[in-house]
Amino acid sequence: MEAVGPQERLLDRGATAVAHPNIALIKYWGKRDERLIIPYVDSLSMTLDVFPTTTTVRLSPGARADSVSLDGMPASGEPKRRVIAFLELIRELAGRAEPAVVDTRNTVPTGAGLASSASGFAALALAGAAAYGLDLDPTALSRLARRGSASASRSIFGSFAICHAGRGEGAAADLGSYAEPVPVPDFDPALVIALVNAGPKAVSSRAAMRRTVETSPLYQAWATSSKADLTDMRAALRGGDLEAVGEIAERNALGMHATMLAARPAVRYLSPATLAVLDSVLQLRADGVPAYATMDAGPNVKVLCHRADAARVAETVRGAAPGCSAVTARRGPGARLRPGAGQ
Ligand code: 2P0
Repeated sequence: MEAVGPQERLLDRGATAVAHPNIALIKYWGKRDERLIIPYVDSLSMTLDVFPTTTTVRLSPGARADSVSLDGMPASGEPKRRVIAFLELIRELAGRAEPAVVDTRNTVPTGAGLASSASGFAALALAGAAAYGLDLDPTALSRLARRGSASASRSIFGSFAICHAGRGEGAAADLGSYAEPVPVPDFDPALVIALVNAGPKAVSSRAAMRRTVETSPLYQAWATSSKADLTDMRAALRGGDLEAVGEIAERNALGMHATMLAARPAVRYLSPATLAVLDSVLQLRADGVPAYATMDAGPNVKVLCHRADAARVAETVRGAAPGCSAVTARRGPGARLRPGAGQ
């Protein structure tokens, strides 16, 4: 057998990772450091078992530049820029210089408006770190994923995770801002995702949160109340109390949207279809079904409920707005390397 030189070994070096999106029950909205992506507030989420992202990073020592494809098409513009900036960060940490070929596949339905940056940067952090030979523990991996997208720090972990906003400035803030699991083994609800028909979002979440922090008179009040929401949420999760978890999540999300509505100019992600779904959730509660809504930077609604009620909740939200479809998720796994693939 012919000896394999270091160059050939590098040519073969690659890794594939799979990560799932997460939905925040206590929201992250607003950065206190835009370069390091340090949130103003702690956030807490549930990682889902649907819509995984699969990303392969393969080193390409002979190439002149990185090459990035998203769902089989060459990436361009802002998505490509963000992936390359993230690779630069990994290379800096690893003390390496070779360009990479990145292939990312999302399974979120097209136009669903569900954030794929959480699963995307969690998968890229894990595959990229492995490909460049960075040996990171889950905390360091979560910290790294945060530099891609703060919500990605939470998708490193399965089930429930909290992302700490950290304290201080610069390196201290960077060190203190990462996610970790919130163990609640007996709490296993359903999250019904109501996909309302909508075009691409008018304002990116990044631009929207910047505008909110800079111009909304309600932002500081929400950030303060979010601290209390988090304390209450942790207690509700510990008690496995779906009604309390749902109430806190719903008020936290509505508060976040209120801060955006008060921004100048206003950022409004909630559409008439969103409000119709919210009305149907209220009606479910009036009919004795515990169901609670949360919304992110888009018009879709995620409804938290008992697993036994999920079919009824899905049927109700489907009927609430024309063209509304529903996907039922449960808590899902953390990011993981796919053994063998891409190696
Ligand atoms: C969250 N969202 O906690 C919040 C709630 C949307 C609303 O995290 O700028 O893509 O990349 O850190 O993580 C969406 O924003 O923003 C988000 P960046 P990200 O899930």
